[in-house]
Amino acid sequence: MKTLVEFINERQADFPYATGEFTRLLNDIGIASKIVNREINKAGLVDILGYEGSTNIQGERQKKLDVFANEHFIKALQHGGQVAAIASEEEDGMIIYDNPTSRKGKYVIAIDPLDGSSNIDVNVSIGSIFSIYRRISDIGEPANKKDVLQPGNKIVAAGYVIYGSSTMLVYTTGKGVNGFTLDPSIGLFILSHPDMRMPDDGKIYSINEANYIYFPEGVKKYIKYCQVDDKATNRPYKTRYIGSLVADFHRNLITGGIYIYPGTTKQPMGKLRLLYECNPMAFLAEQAGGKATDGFFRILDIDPYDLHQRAPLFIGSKNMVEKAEEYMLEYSKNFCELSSPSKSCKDCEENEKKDKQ
Ligand code: P6P
Repeated sequence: MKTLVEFINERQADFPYATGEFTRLLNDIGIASKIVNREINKAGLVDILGYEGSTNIQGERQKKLDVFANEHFIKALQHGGQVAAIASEEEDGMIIYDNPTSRKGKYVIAIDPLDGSSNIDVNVSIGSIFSIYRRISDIGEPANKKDVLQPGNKIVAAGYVIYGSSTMLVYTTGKGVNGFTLDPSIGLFILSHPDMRMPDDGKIYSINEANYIYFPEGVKKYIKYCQVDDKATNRPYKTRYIGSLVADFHRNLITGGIYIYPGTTKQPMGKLRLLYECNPMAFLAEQAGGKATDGFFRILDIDPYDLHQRAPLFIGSKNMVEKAEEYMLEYSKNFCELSSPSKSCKDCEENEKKDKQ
């Protein structure tokens, strides 16, 4: 039995620059997730379900647990002193820890404190998603937006906590993916899924087909490909869509599969946030042998221009993502012109602005 702390300490030697601070930071995330987990597990028993009455920058009505999770991750990460700033999906701007200790922090974090929160009241798995960057601003100075507006290929660690039938922390520091299951009887995360690998192929496709009429032609063609009866290629695939990215991703990581949240004619940049959802999940997918693109190009190579920008996401088993990309290239290569990671399509930006109003 190996605990998360033992595992992190053991692996510390893997990183020349990782001092004890990095270890403490990962451990603080584990602590914050245990606090959130405790509230989620008793949410039905105390008055913490339902809406907080506020809305976040996404214009989404915040669930009480959203606010609780956001507050506790922010507090836990400030307390440790290793983090100079946080960008949270629940906050309009950066949370900059402007105190003498945190100004010396080497890291900044992008976090979605509770993703899939519309599932809270119906007891469906939800998750917290995080990614850690080394800051690029001067240590000793307050951090700034540029510290998190780095491409995903600069992430030093990323992971998620899935609050499901069991609570698991799954993370990578660029040397593979490892999963830890919380043992509630001792309150510790125990290594349960060492060196997780995403199968190159799978038989599950995960997409919200209610948006079918708004999908690019390439996505429509790929869905029809998944539905063809061809036993030699294990088709028709099964469709599974939980409405919680962490839960859909976690299943595909273990069984193989693809999750797609594409750009649509209504929202050309899709729904998911690049910094808080796409990048961390893309880093995990690649570290487990999978793939993550916007339908054309690698998610981790997109140069962010805004904390809350969106990106289409095709993520999962390598061969399945590549098949979907073939259809996108053949039928939708001009869709929203996301062909260059640093170029954003004028229409998309216009839509993005409209979306924010
Ligand atoms: P839709 C949850 O809000 C989320 O960000 C992901 O966790 C989930 O996969 C997706 O949005 C669900 O979106 O539009 O299908 O309800």
